[in-house]
Amino acid sequence: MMHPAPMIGRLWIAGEWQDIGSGEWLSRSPSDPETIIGRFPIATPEQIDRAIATARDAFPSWRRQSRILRAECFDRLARLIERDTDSLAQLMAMEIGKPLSECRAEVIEGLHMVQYVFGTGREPIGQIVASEIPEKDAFVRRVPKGVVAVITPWNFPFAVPLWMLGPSLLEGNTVLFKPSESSPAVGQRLVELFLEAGFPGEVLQLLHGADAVGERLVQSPVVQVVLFTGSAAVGRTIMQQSAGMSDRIVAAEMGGKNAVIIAADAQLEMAVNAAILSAFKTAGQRCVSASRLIVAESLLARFTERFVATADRLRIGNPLNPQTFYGPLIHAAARDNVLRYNALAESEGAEILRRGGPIQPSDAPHGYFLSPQIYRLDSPKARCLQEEVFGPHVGIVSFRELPEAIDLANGTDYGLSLAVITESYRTMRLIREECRFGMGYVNLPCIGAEVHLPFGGVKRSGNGHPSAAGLVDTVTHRIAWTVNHGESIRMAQGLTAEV
Ligand code: UN1
Repeated sequence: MMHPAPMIGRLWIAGEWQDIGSGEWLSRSPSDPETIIGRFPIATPEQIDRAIATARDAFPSWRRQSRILRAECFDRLARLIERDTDSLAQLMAMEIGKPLSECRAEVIEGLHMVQYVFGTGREPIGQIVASEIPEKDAFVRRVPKGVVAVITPWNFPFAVPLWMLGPSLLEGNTVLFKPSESSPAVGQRLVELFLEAGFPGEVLQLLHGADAVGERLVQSPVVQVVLFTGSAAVGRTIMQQSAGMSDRIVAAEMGGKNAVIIAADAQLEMAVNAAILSAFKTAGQRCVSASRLIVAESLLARFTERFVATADRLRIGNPLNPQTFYGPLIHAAARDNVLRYNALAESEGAEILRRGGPIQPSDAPHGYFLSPQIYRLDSPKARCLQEEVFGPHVGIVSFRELPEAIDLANGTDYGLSLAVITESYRTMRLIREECRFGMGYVNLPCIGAEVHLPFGGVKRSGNGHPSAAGLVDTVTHRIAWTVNHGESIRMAQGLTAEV
């Protein structure tokens, strides 16, 4: 299906749409760069400052609104997402090149987050706790932080923003949302749905643009919380820029060098399928994608043969074609970056088992497509086995005893997602206890998290659980509230109250 007329990109600031910024850029389809998805204005510094001031000023009334009424906006949003699932998936497939079925799954993931948020609307927002003094009542109550900046990546342009916008707005914060410059159309559609669902126009601002827009948001002391998903380099910059702001919280999720461990007792077919899904789904462009397979030596030959043969058969092509397993890389720079890592692996001594490179599928000859690169390399410190690649590029490393596999899995600066394929309870338990990761999977690929589970990593992969369940503690703080019902003052710790 052809894409309809290009979208008119607009900023949503201070309760109105603005279609002029400091310039504009075109969002193009990565499967056919001639196809223009839309034209988007770049927010000017003045527009950004106005958005920040609006978010600050809108906070008190949004915070005072009944939490249940805020939650009900999410109920309406859920129905709008259900109504528009197909068109959202279509737009996403066109704009970022993910196969349509994956885009549908992502819209559903976003819907699940919205349903989850609606469902938590009537849950308790605090606790009654005991006091040392019988006449004292003590309470803990969660209150919103204030203004939250949400800076999100292109690869999950619908679900990941919803992971962050959902709890932030439910709890009573106001939000400045900057979608990736590679997925502005999906970001804008999402904001349109929020407005249609009845969220007050000032509680959410949409700012298009690249790093400079994000930087201005991060530099503002009005912004109390920065929720970021993206590269380790940008995440670190945000943390550095936030260092002097004592009540600023940064929750960042910053990719991984994820691994699938294939134990000696693994079922071969399950191991091959899990490895293919982990490494090549979304063309390896998930932060949870695997780029390392840690394989028991006794299975190595049989596994490798079947893995390479299966990778050979993967259908790469037009994301709108239902047969497509994976689509293009997001842009030429991303494709070239993967090609550099492919070459690097070879120069670092890898044995190339399947050479990846640019291809021109017949159903989309002009996109940024790459075939899978698979190699074997037993130098775990090689850069290609240490750095995030974000593409269809995977290295196989072998091990003899399980402790070696654990050392290999732990032997990078990242710690996001990990899978183990095994039939053994002991193996599974040892991996869980000894490996450092945020999300672990047994007899599954290391992708495909569900929204009600915490999502996030350790080490260079980030701090806390910036996404999905777990975010509540980031976008609220807990106040302690203590009330004395006695006739006179009595203090804790036996402190004298004589004056
Ligand atoms: C990402 O990898 O960038 O767990 C997000 C998954 C998805 C989210 C991925 N639910 O694969």
